[in-house]
Amino acid sequence: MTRVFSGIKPTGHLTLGNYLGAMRQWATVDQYRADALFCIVDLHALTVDHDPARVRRLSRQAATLLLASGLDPERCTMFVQSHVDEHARLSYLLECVATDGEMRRMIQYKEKAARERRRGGSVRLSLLTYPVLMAADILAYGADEVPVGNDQTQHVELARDLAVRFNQRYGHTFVVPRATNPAVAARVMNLQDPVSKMGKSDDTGPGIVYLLDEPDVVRKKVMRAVTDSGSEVVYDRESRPGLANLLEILAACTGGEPAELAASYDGYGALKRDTADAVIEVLRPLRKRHQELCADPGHLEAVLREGAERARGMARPTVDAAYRAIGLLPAS
Ligand code: AQP
Repeated sequence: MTRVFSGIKPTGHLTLGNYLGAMRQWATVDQYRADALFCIVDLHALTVDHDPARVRRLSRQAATLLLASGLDPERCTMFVQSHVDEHARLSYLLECVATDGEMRRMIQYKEKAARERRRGGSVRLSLLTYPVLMAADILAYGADEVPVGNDQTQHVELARDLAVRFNQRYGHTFVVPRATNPAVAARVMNLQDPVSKMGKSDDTGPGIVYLLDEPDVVRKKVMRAVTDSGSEVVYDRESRPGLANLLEILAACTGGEPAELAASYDGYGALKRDTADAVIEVLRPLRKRHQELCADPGHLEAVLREGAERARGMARPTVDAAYRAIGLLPAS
C-alpha cells in the first residue's frame, strides 16, 4: 500500500490555505487510499523567533483542527514530531549528505530569512537546515508520496535528492518519495497581497482567512479582498491575480472551474459575496467539530499518544538501518 506522509507547522493559526491546499485532501482522500501519517511538525516551529507557550498552544490547536477536519485516528497515524526522537536522529545523518549550497538555494529559506532580517532579528541556523529535518520526517517513514501545497514542492525534491544520494553512497536504505499537489488551490494567495501566499505567520491579518475566524470576520475579509483595476470578471493569474485568487478559492470550495465561474459573473460584488458564502459553508462543520473536541481534551491526548507510539515503531527500523549503513557502531 502506498505510504503517505505530510505535516503542518504550528507557527500560527491555521488558514484557509492550509485547509484547501493540504488538510482537506488528507481527510477526504489520502487517509482512505493510503497508509497515511500526518504530523504536527513542532520542531520546525522553532526555526524562527518563537514564544514557547504559544508553540505549545498552537500545536494542540493544530492537532484539534486536524481531527476536526476529518482525520480519523483509526485510519491514519496522527502525531507530534517532537514525540518521536527518530526525526532528529535521522536529520543529523542527512546533514552529512546535504550541502550548504543546496540549503541556501531553497526559496522558502530566502524569503523567511529576509523576513527575519526585516523584523530586525537574526536568522537561526535551524532555518537554513530545516529542509533536511523535513527530509528526515519523510524518509524515516519510507513515504512514497508527500501531499503538499506547491510552496513545499522544492523541499520534497530535496528529500528525493538526499534519499538517492544516501542510497548510492551507503547502500539502499530509503524509499525515494515524490510530492503530490491538489488540483485546485495548490496555492491560496493573501487576499490583501495576491502575489504572496496566504501564510499563517504573515503580518497581514486582513489578508488571511483563519479556520477559526467567525463567519462575519470571514465575510469582511473576503469583501475587502484586493481586486485588480477593471470591472470585467476574467480568470488570468498573471494580469489579474486578485480576481484569480477569489475564483480559485470559490472553485476549490464549490467544485467548479475558475475560468467557467468567471464567465458567470459580470461584477466583483456578486463574486465576492458568493466566495464569502462558499468559504463560510466549507468552514462551518470544521468549526463545530473543533468546539466539540475542545470540550474533551483527554481524547486528543490519547490520539497523540497512540499516534506517537505507532510512528516510533514505523520509523525506528529505517533510522537504525541508516545508522548502520553510514558507518556508526551499533550500541550493544
Ligand atoms: N496558501 C497556501 N495555499 C496552499 N497550500 C498551503 N499550505 C500552506 N499555505 C498554503 C500547505 O499547508 C501544509 C502545511 O503547511 P505548513 O504549516 O507546514 O507550512 P507552510 O507551507 O510554511 O505554511 P504557512 O502557512 O506559510 O506557514 P508559515 O507562515 O509559518 O511559513 C503544506 O502542505 C503547505 O503546502
